[in-house]
Amino acid sequence: MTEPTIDAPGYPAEFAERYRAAGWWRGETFGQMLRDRAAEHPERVAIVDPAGDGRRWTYGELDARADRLAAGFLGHGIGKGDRVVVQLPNIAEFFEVVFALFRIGALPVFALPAHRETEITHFCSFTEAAAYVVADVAEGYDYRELATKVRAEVPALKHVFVVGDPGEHTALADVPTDPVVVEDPPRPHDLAFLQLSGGSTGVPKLIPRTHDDYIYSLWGSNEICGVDEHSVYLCALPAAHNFPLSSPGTLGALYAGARVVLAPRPSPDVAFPLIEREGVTLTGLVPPLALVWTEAAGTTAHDLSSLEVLLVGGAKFSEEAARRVRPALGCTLQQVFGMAEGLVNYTRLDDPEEIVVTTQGRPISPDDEIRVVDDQDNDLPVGATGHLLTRGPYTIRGYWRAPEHNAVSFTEDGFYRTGDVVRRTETGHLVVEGRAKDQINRGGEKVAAEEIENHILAHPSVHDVAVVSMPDDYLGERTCAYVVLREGAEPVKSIAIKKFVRERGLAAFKVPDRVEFVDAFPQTGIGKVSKKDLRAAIAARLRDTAATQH
Ligand code: AMP
Ligand code: DBH
Repeated sequence: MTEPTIDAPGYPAEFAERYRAAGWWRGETFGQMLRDRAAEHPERVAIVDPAGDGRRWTYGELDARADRLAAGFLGHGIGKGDRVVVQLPNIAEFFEVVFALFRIGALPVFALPAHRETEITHFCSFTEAAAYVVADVAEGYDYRELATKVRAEVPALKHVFVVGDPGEHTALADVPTDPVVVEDPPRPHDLAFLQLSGGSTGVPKLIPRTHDDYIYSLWGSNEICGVDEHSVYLCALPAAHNFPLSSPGTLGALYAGARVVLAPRPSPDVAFPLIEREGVTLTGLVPPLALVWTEAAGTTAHDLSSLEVLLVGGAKFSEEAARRVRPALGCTLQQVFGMAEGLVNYTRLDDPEEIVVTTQGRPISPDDEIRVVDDQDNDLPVGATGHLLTRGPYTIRGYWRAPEHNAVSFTEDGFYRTGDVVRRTETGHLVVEGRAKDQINRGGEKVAAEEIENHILAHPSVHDVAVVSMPDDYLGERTCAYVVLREGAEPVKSIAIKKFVRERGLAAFKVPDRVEFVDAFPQTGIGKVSKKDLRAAIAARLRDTAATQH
């Protein structure tokens, strides 16, 4: 018997009972949570959106807006269990939309602003989405045109709602109506939304999260990161990403009755003035941005003294860079090693400096089960490096509509195979040592090798391709595509391969940074492409180039 969830394995009943009895699952829903906060302190500011003349929405206002939009969505035939692809920049409407959907039990599908036609078409068709929500133009890109293309490819997509000038679509501003009583609101153990996985397969997989499990990850994070009603969280990363959404993120801040400040971009010239003006107390960054911030802090004229905590995660933060955070920014560093599938680890605010700079933290929950295993799934002792498997009160038991993939990504007893290679210290902290999954981590932006390989293989001159990571000082890793051309094919330049990938309508961060042409791939003992050798080859090549340049 499992808890009823739609289209994905749920938590087995005995686990659900345990998580409830332990108090991890509080029986709350997102819709009710906002209602409660708005009742407690309607006049307190919830969201600061500095775009245009600046907007400050109180809890009362956000609650009322969510109600009106929820009623409007229902009026448009969108209801419980329906999927709605949400692709919005860091603007206040992001919260209006997702809370409206939460209230009626429709499931936001969290796309990133960087996604393009290929990804969005997949999300809309795979989830059989009822609607797609975009902004008119953001960062110079016209999402209405993207929506037009997606609609042509996914005729079942009924609605496109646009924040701002709708063009040929429907203005989101025209949707809200007088609030109605929602007849069949979602229950705490129901799905709340579908989050995206960075993945390692041909197409991104969808992660089904429930109200109960995600809300636990929020308040659990709040306790660890010291978030309370006095906190001010700056959302500098794309709001839909799991890290700024939940670790503790904007939703954690709203759960605590705190204030969320939205940064349209994460660069110091945008973020530092906001920190000063709004008295920001904590924020989260990926390692490359943390480096930029520590550099910029040295010369900034802005007062950053309100900043108490900087969370850094999404990719491995080097010890050297980690040591610079406190001296440069005058705040406490918390490393965070998390995944949209669930498990989140933090260094603690009172951990000794050595642990904070050399580990990626320990799990939120005493009920997070951690296994570090060898290739045969045998448990390894503390201190040994191996594959990280995990199970717990906010880690999924399976991806959405992916039974075949679930059979390999989860053990029979429900542990998620993270694909991360880690070591556990005596103190229970985890150190990320590498990765077994076929993925490139470009400074926190995950690229599934297979996905890019499939696109490059479609090029008429390409016979075979292998995409691997290459070391990079700034991003940690970049992508390198090794290509074998067809015999007798016209010679192709690497720029043409990059252009080809871009023109297939993919997020820019997925375009390979470098393309290398070879006659054949190195092979493993049993004749598979040896990506290990390819990674070593490109790393050596980069070292040689660097050496001749110095
Ligand atoms: P995703 O499954 O797309 O949510 O990405 C989660 C993955 O990001 C993890 O499984 C890790 O591979 C990587 N990751 C996240 N945070 C860290 C970190 N602090 N250090 C190293 N890798 C990280
Ligand atoms: O990389 C991630 O996916 C991630 C990093 C930090 C995450 O999902 C999180 C914290 O919750």
